[in-house]
Amino acid sequence: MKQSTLFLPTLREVPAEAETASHRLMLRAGLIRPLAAGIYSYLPLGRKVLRKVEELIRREMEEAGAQEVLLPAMQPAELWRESGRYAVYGPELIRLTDRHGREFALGPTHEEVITTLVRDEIGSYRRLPLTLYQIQTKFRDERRPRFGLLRGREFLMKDAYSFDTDEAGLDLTYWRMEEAYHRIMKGCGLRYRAVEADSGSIGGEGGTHEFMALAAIGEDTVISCTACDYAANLEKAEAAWTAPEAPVREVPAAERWHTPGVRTIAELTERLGDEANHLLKTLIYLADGQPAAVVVRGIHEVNEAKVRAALGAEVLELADAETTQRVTGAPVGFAGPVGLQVPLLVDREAAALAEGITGANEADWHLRHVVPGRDFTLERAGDYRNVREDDACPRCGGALEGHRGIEVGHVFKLGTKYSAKLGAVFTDETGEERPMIMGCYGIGVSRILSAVVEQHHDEQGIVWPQGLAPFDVHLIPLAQEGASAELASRLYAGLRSKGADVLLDDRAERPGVKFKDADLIGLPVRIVIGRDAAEGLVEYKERCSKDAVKLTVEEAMERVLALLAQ
Ligand code: 9G3
Repeated sequence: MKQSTLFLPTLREVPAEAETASHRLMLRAGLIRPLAAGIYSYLPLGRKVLRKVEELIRREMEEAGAQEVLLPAMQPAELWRESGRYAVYGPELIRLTDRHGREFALGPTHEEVITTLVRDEIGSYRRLPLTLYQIQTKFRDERRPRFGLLRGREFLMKDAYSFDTDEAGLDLTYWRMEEAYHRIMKGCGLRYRAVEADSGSIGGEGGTHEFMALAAIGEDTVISCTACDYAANLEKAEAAWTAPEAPVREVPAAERWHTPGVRTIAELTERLGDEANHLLKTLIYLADGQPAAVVVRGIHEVNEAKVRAALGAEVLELADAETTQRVTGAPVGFAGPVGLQVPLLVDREAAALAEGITGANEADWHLRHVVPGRDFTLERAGDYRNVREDDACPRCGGALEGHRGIEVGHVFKLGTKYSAKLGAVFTDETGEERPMIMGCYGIGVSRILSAVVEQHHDEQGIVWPQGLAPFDVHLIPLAQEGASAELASRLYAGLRSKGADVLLDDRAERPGVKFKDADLIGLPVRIVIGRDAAEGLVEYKERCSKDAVKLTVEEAMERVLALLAQ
């Protein structure tokens, strides 16, 4: 490809709206351009990289026995009503009405579409197991799209769905998919961790794992053990904990305590001094719109994924001030578990306290000498808190540590959550009808571009892993004609005849400009043809190293082909 004709609008200056290295570089290197918040156009270089990720994924899906389909983005609202999800998703689900007034959703995911498709076409156990996948645009109206392709409102996802006759079949399919995901992560050159994850609103009956690309700007937190291979998304991670001996001493009855103007935990903690250890924090949530209260110790944070899973909700959100006022009778900061008429989830460590201090559900009042189990129910006690880095590993007791991660893959065991609801049943060997056992498997294809650039760049620009680079070689003649131009076109033809994808910088630019652009777009190999062309020598340099060597054309060709054969 000749760079003089390539649509590659590189930028010198850093775009102001870009907050992360990958977002800045993908704009400066002419890979993407914003159309609207969270909505991007892929320019030729970005499209080429995206296609390489897609092809890698297709190879591994093929290997895992999955068959490619392409499903519509426009999904009839009836499907989402049948699955019970239409009402629980809020503004994130983009809805539209067609010219006949019929309601549609723009697909954020495709469980409903694929399950009804398979329901209508497959009836016998003989046609199972079946795994179908697509690489397709998803629409989710994120409240705060950001970081370029990392959190977009229109993005490319590979989503696969498997249908088995029993749990054993699902386990095998799930394992094959996990293996495929490990190969995809490695093929993309990503440093990643596969972690136990929360099945979230998708509510699978079985396990679920996330593939986290390690990056400081990642929105997720991976908790891993320094001593064993335990690793989990913070949403799921547990802390080692054993219930303490039941307390012996009698605790006086709970009593009201005037705390005017103490609005926050921090202020209360200050007022309490060392009593803060007995502080019980109560937060009000809406689970699919229904209020619920969560109680954790003052030193802990509520883990909303664990609360959502325990309540079986699709959507969980913190109640706003006026809902909290309505539910508790008091402003935020004075909420407490005693006397609340909503489901009460009490973290097991709060439940184990001999006595605690809580809001009195009355403005400017708290309660002290509150005894969990005596003054409020513990029937829904459980693990509802975020692990802290100073907790011990639940597997081996070792020290835990946290890393930021970007979720680039997520595999779920769905069980019969969708097949039962949507009637995707099969006739088994005995002629009995049973719901198919499903799994679903996502990869953020466009998000991978951001994760790769986030992990593979330096001050000068992107450093593409060899398998994903938009071109294999950057050929840079320093003169427009004469020996160097002639040698460049010979090398260009030679490399292309051997199957290398070559970008020839034939622009009438100064060498410095050409080198800066080459470093910015980050192709794996740069071959400069300058003064030594007369002796048939070129300068060969790999983007990931700083040394350049003088080689004959043949040697340079051999180096390139060896690199491509890796
Ligand atoms: C929605 C909206 C956003 C959503 C969902 C539904 C996430 C939703 C979870 C999944 C689970 C898996 C198949 C591929 C892998 C991920 N955000 N999820 O279901 F209506 Cl607006 O998408 N789906």
